[in-house]
Amino acid sequence: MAHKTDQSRRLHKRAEELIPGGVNSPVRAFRSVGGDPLYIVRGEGSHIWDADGNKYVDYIGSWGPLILGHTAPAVVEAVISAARNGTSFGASTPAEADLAELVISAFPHMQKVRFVSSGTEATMSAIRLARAYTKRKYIVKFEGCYHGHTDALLVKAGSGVATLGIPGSAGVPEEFTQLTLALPFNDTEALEQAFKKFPNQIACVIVEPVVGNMGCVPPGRGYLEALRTLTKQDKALLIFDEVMTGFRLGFGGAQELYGIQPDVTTMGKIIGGGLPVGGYGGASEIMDLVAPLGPMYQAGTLSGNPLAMAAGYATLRYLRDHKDIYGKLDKLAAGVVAGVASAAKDAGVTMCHNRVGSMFTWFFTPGPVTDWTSAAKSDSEAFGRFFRAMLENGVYLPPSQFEAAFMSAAHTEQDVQQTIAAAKQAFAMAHA
Ligand code: KE4
Repeated sequence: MAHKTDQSRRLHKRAEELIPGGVNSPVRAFRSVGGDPLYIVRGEGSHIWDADGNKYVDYIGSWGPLILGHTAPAVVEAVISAARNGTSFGASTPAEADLAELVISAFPHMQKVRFVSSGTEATMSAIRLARAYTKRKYIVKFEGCYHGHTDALLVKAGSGVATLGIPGSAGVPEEFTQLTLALPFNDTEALEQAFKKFPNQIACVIVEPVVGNMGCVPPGRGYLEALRTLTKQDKALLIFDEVMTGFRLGFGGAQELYGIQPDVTTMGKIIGGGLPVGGYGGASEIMDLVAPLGPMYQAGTLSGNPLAMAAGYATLRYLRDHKDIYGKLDKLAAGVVAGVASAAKDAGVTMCHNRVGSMFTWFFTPGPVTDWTSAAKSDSEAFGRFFRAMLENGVYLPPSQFEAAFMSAAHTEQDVQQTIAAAKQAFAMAHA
């Protein structure tokens, strides 16, 4: 029986009159999965409720920030008490250094961090910083990795390997992408070729150390080590975009998990605890180029906003003091991923999966999924049917085959069992 979405549909109709596509971020429009985008009115722990009163186990967690779950008391209290003293001053506040100290403590290579208001701002600034530091123009990114919507990174791969990028969006002039190389992920040779073709001209290589934006795709054995070696040899900066993986895969993020130290780390999501925060950090030798100390300009009205600092600090302090969370998250996520995978197998549904800690994706393809080319072979239609059927059974997955799902510390074994049961139903419906 289809669950009621009348209120969401009504709200979406109104929003579509006022906001492009009715949404403030494209993926929320459910375009790749079909059905009515849901209007969420409340979250608590591992659950969210939509405008029609439907309750869901939430595997989006605001696309990663809510590792403690919705309305975590420590976070809510911190925001309320900060708000009582004012919401923004456009001046420095003690809270900024408090959060900076906590962030820097997680990343051995980092001596200074600059806070901004989104992951996009963080990566945009980090690219500018790398160019300022190296006085070089070219940058390297990888197909299937997403680093926010700054022009230089909205780039599709050129025709051959190590060819310059082509615009990935309307409004991005090709001149803007002529300095960006988009290479295949998990392909060391492609990067070697790029450095051979552009020796001492590449300012940085930016990578999601565990990719979330083509669905979850981990680095192959030795891949991150190779990125580190090749960038060091050519004196290009290695930027780990840990907007998604930072404080998600462990308190020290992917760089702690894989034992690789980048030159710059970009962050977002969890460091804001659900409020708008981004950040980029590195050694003082690099960071001291940032204005007002150095010539690389970057600014922001709400950078270091007191409420966002409070939410981020409460979240990171909790994670620092309860690191056992990561073991629990890993175990619970392993259970749900394996349970759904075996339900698919029993139902004769073609599926593979990738998981690193509490981020994971079920791909509707035989797999393995190791890069964009293999991810793109997934059957998005089948994923859409799965997504909608899971929604009917009270499970809210990311509305795209090419996104990672997230577990929070608030998820329970009961949520896992409900999810597996919902998947069994979904696969049975698919064969109905
Ligand atoms: P924001 O500007 O959305 O805060 O961050 C951009 C960004 C940068 N780097 C990585 C690795 C990211 O995953 C993101 C944003 N992630 C998407 C989800 N895949 C945000 C969700 C959305 O676009 O609505």
